[in-house]
Amino acid sequence: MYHKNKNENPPALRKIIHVDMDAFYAAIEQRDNPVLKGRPVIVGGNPKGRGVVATCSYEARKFGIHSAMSAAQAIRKCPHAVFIRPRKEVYAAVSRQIFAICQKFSNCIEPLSLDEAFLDVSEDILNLGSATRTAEKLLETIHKHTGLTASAGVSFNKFLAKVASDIRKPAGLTVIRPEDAPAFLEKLPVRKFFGVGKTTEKKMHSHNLFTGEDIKAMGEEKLKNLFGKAGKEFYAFAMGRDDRPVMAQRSRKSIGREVTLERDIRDTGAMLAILKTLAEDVEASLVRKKHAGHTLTLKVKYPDFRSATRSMSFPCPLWRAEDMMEKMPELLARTEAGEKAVRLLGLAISQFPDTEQTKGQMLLPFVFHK
Ligand code: TTP
Ligand code: MG
Repeated sequence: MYHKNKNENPPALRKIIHVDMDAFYAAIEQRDNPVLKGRPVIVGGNPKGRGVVATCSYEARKFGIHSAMSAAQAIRKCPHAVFIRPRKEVYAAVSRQIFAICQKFSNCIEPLSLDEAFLDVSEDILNLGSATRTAEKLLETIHKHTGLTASAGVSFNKFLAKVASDIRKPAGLTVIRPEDAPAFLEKLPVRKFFGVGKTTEKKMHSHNLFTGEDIKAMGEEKLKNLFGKAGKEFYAFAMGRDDRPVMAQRSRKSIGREVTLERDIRDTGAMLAILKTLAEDVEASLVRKKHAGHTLTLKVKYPDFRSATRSMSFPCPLWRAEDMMEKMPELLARTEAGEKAVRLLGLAISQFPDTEQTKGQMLLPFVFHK
C-alpha cells in the first residue's frame, strides 16, 4: 500500500550544475584589451624558451593550438597569433568574483579550479523554478558582471553535469535529463568517462570498449578484473550512477544557534516561538560582531535523528530577528516539521559580504558590461 507521505517517496534526484569559463585566461586578455577581440591569442610561457601554452582563444584553437602544447610549436602553427604572458593575479581575482556569483545561486559549491565549479542546486534557493533556469541565470549573471562567457552542464550527478558543460562550448548550456541519460551514455566515447586518460583509453580500445554501451555490456565483474576499483566506477557511470556529493569547501562563516528540545514537539506555533528566541540571540551576536549575512538557514532534526536544512538568500544582508522571523514560516513549511515532530531547531545567518570570497572582488572594479 502506498501512502502519499513525504517520508515514503523515493529520494529526489539531485540537480547539479557544472560551470566552466570559456578560454578563461585568453578571454580575460581579450576583454581587457579590445584590440585582441576576434584574434588568435595565446597565453603561455616564452615561445623562444621551453614555455608551454596555458590556454588560447577559440580563434587560435582553429589552428590546432591547445593547452600544454609547447609555445614554440604553437607559434609555428599560427605565426600571427598574439602571445601573452599570464597575469595570474588578475585571473585569480576574476575567479573569486565568479565564485562569489556562484554563491548567490547555491549554498553548496565545489570549486575545481580557478574557472570551474560544481553547484548543487537541488534546493532552489532563488526560487527560479528549475535547475535549467538557474543555470541560464548563472551564465547571464557571470556575463553581466565580468564581461566573460561560461558554459554549463546540468544533470542529476557530477559526472553527467561535467560532460554536459563541454558539449556546447563556448557560451553553451546543455541539460541531460534522467530520461535522456541512458541513450546519451551509450553513445559516449570512453575517453569522456571520468578517470579515463590516454592510457586507459588505449587499454579500453584494445578490449573493444569504445562507448558507454560497450562498458555496460561488458558488465561490472569483467571491468573490475580489467581495471580494478576504477572498473567498478566506469560501470556505475555507464549506468548513470554517480553518488559523489558536491563538496562545499571550508565551512563558510556563519553565525547561528540551535537547541535540542527537552521534549519532541509537533506544534509549528511552538516551534516558531522557540525559533524567535534563537533569532534574537543570533541578532545580538550579529550586532556584537557588526555582521549581516545574505543567507538565512533553518535546521530541524526529527526524532529519528535525520536532519534537514532549508535556506533562503536575500539581496540585502539580514541581521534583525524580526526579518529572520518574517521568512521563518516559509522555511519551516519547506521541511516536514509539523507532519513530524522535531527534536532540534536551529537557525543561522551566513554569506557575509566581507568574507574572503567577496573580498577578492575589491581587487577588480565591478564593471557592468552590456
Ligand atoms: P580550462 O577550463 O581547461 O580551459 P579554458 O578555460 O582556457 O578553455 P575552455 O573553454 O576549453 O574551458 O582551464 C582553465 C584555465 O586554466 C585556462 O584558461 C588556463 C589554465 N590552464 C593552464 O594553465 N594549463 C593547462 O594545461 C590547462 C588545461 C589550463
Ligand atoms: Mg574553462
